Amino acid sequence: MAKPRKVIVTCAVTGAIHTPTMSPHLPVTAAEIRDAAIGAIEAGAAIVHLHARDPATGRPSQDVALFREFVSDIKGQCDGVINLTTGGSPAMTVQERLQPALVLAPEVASLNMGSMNFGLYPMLGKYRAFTHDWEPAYLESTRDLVFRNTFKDIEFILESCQDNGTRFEFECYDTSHLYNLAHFVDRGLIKGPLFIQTVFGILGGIGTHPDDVSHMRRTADRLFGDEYVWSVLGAGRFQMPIGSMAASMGGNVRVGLEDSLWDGPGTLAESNAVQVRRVRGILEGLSLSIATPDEARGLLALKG
Ligand code: KMH
Ligand code: ZN
Repeated sequence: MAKPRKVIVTCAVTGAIHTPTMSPHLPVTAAEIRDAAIGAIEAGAAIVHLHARDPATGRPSQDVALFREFVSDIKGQCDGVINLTTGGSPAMTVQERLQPALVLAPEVASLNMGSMNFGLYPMLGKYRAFTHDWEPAYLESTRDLVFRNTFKDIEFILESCQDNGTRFEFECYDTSHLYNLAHFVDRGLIKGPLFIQTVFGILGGIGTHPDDVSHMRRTADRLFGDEYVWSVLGAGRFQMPIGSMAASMGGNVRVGLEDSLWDGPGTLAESNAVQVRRVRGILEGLSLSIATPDEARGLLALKG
């Protein structure tokens, strides 16, 4: 009998999109991020994707000292795979965004595979009960926001990290980003197995229709064959629908308060662990089991 497939659950703990005014459960301080990450791993996440925030303002920060505080605690207290952002926030320079991954050399870092407009309107969704009263000025600021990830930027991150053994979560928000990734593979700057995080529901990227999910999957299959591990994240209220769809198509799933503040219509998720347990229930309902951190390390060829 074939070995059952193990699904890698990633939990993105706090991110840069949401603000602490939107949910009292969004982790802000190093201790909150640490506890949320450990809680997510205990609930079944194999990987935690981490950003930091300035504890005084709650704003995203790429200050290495802030990352160092929670990274060493998480490593000391559990065996989850640590994945540090190089995306930071779209308002930061790529040099600034790179610093935590460059200095702390995690097993995984994110790498965003193309420049794009970065709007948040789809996260408002169609159904009021599943939305949030985003501050108008904040929403307005995203109308003029470009998330810059030029070929030079991507190359800069790859080259800077090449001696530290970090492998990447390739964030692909649209079909063109898969082609950009294929270009770097062709040039020999990236080697498989690729961990591809296809992102659905950011305005400026691909949408959240099942056809969008199938299209990204089919394109990645054609470009990368067996050389990739596919994961999905759905923004806002699309988190669980996209995750369920992809899981039943052979994918892995990312959840966490970075991507959605919700645990159902009108109900804020009280923790990251709540969302991990929610997706775990869905996966187990599909007769799938979750990968342990070590199983994820094996599947993604991480340095451990
Ligand atoms: N916030 C997500 C849509 C990164 O950190 O590099 C994408 C993300 C980017 O996680
Ligand atoms: Zn992130």
